[in-house]
Amino acid sequence: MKRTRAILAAIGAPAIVAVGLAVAPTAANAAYTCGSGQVCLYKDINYTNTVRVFSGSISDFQFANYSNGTNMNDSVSSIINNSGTTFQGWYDNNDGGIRAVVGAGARIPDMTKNVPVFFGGEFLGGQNFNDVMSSARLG
Ligand SMILES: [Ca+2]
Repeated sequence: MKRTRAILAAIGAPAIVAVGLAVAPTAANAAYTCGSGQVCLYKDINYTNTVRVFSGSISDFQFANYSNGTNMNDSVSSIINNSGTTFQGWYDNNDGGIRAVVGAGARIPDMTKNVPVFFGGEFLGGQNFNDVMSSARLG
């Protein structure tokens, strides 16, 4: 009997751990609600997964992280701009290459399509700008 109880206890403990793990990712993946005045860059479309609340400028996303610590380079997939300033994000580091623009108060739920893109002063239309952004600034 003693031996049987010990085996059941050993089986029971991992089961409880598994339940805990099943719940934790749900909470971790809960979408961040972008606050008033904030600019929020999300790793996935529809404002999901981890987020970076953006201010000022970042010259190279290779050296910038989201709130969960993962690197931002070539990964932004949706943006909310609740600020009063235009957001600009570039294909290359140091404000290089083609540029996506998210106006003051605008948002882009899915950067695989219809992202206003410019090269210099030339408007290139609505484009796929998913998972490519490497530098950005407000203004
Ligand atoms: Ca992404």
